[in-house]
Amino acid sequence: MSKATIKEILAQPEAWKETLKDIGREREWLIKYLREINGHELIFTGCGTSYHLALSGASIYSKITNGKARGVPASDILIFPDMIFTKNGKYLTVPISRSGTTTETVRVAQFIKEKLGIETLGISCYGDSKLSGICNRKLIASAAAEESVVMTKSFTSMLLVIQMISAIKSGDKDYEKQLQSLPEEGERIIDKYQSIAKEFGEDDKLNKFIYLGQGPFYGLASESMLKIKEMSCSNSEAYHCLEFRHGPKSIANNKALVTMLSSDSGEDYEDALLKDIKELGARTLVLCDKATEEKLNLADYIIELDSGLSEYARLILYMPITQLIGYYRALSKGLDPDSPKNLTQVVEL
Ligand code: F1P
Repeated sequence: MSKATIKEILAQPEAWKETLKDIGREREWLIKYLREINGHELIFTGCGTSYHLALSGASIYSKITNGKARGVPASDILIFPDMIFTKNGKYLTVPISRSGTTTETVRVAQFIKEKLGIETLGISCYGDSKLSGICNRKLIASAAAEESVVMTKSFTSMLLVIQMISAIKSGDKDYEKQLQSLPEEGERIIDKYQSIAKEFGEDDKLNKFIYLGQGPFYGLASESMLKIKEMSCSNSEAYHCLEFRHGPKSIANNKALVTMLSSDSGEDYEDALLKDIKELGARTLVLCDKATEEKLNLADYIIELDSGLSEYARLILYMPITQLIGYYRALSKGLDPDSPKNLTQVVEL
């Protein structure tokens, strides 16, 4: 077994440290470039994990810069471009791809640039990829390049690139300062919670994994769902927190682990939902920054990050935990996370 996946999950704080430095070195042209797109809507796009990244990235960019942004799957731009781009709209498209060779994402970048004449800023882990060669500009998280099939440190590092873009565009120095503390916080959290994540992964009384996240946390919930599915072929689903009541809760039972990636903005709603989920008999794992009295009474398990960071700064700190749950689930089922069933590192059509 190559063990690339576990090494890359545990190496995330180091990759974040390098990524912060790499993007910091692009600051000068980025400031001018981002000023030129004032008033443009940013369309973040990608496939699979990179689509989930686009969802959270768009939410972060909107909040931190007060600019318009959306996260859409590359396949929708390919098939339904008029759904995304209007004739007189002003856009910057941000194609995201670890490999920079995924067919839909590369085709979208070509189409947008050549047919629609829209500016493209590519985010990838490889500066010499097809995507990097097509986009007008590019930001490369080379420290997040991976051997593994499943994306882990590439997801969090490229999301950190978007957080840095947002900090630089807004000039929000406090937000950027918070980002600088992520590598150290990440080391602490991985050291503290790796064994608990292993316990969840190995709990054979569970056969269903549901991830809930609101706003910028929905992309993380979707990615957590995909990780455990890809690595361990488990039954997993992801929803916006409050969407869970509108039907999906029908599958909640004592073999389901419902993991809530808690926000600050939605705290009251999310706490009330925990109460409902508990009454359904499902087990609840709450990932939060501070374990309030309410949460301690309502959740079966709590993982407290205790980072002191804002909800838009601390997002990537949740991911090593849910990635590790998926990793250890795979091992407990006798599967090899480095050779996930039916998957390849890149999808080229
Ligand atoms: C996108 C992707 C991954 C998926 C698998 C195949 O890759 O779909 O999300 O987990 O590795 O490729 P990329 O466009 O980010 O390289």
